[in-house]
Amino acid sequence: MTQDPSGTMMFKLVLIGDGAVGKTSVRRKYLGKGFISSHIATIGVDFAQKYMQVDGTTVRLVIWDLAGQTGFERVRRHYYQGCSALVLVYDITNRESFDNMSRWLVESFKYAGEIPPTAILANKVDLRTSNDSSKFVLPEEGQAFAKMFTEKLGIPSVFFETSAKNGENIQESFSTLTRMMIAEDIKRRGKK
Ligand code: G3D
Ligand code: MG
Repeated sequence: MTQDPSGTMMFKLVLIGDGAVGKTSVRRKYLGKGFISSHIATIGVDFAQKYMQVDGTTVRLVIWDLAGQTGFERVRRHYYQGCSALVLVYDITNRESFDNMSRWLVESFKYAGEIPPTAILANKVDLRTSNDSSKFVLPEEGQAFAKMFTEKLGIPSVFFETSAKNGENIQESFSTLTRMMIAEDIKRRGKK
């Protein structure tokens, strides 16, 4: 956490997960129409911000999103550096994207040096109504992953099934994650 010139708490969030799981769509749905987005072409990153009120406190969230799946080492380092939260997204219709979650966490640890509070989003839940749903990743599986993550590694995490298409649980995910970041910040400052 840093503070902007007006003293508002500012948090950096990074979106991670396989390609096409809906990271950019989740961010767009959360921010709504007319949000301000900037692009840093040299490192292939988009970022956008939103002011958010939680429990009477205003915070500024800066949400980073990798444009394309760029692999450059120096890009990765810059992307993760100083982040206060991870938004790890998988697609319930794509089991491989669920299986790859731990790889993303390993990468985050490698570059950020630690894993911050994490929201695990099981996206595209609107597609579960189709007849073909037996292959889809079940909510219990995502929940179990989040529970293991928190219990084994001691990292605060939250799990939601979301839809960037109809907006299901998008606001809730970011509100919960923001509360977790604030709590983590208070805890860390208490330790200093
Ligand atoms: P990424 O940023 O993780 O690579 P995108 O993923 O946000 O670009 O989304 C990839 C595709 O999935 C897009 O479709 C997008 O519309 C779709 N998508 C994202 N979220 C959802 C969701 O919750 N439900 C459904 N049904 N589709 C979703 P296209 O066709 O544009 O490639
Ligand atoms: Mg994207």
